[in-house]
Amino acid sequence: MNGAVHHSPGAEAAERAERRWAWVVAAIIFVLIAMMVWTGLHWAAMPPSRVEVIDPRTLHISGEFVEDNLGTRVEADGRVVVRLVAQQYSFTPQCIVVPAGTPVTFRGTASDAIHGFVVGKTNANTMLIPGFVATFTASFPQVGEQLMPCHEYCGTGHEGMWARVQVIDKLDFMQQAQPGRSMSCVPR
Ligand SMILES: [Cu+2]
Repeated sequence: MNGAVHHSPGAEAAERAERRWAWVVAAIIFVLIAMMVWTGLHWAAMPPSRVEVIDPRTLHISGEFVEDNLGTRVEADGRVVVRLVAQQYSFTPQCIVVPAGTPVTFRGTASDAIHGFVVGKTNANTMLIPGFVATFTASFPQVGEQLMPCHEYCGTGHEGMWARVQVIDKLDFMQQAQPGRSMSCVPR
């Protein structure tokens, strides 16, 4: 401390405290930056989990997403699976039927541009990207019809692109379901 300048003891204590807190803040910022760099590098070095790729040019010709497979079916292991394809400017199928109160696995992809969908106000929500299969599992407790709009801007017809999801009683669904056959509904 320069002898020519007289600080009161209180001012010196305040300055020490400010310096201490400045170091604390600097340490917090350093830790946050270090975490960002570490997670960025770590994730860049790891393959993302559960990535399934598919050739959008041959979707309609062979494989899981041919027309006969689209819709809802009960798999041999009892899982309920919905398969759908998005294209400008519709979903196939246009009306999806699912049983209430049952885990339903969605498997979807897009054939031309990036699309997406959300089912009503539920958290069933995904993007559909050409070349990739999007999958998630959701349950719909309420019987009823939900709108399923495309929620990724996909071109001039985007706002007219939506499907319907009919959530029906589980027993009714199981009675209609036939092994190895996909079903869909007729929009009302
Ligand atoms: Cu779309």
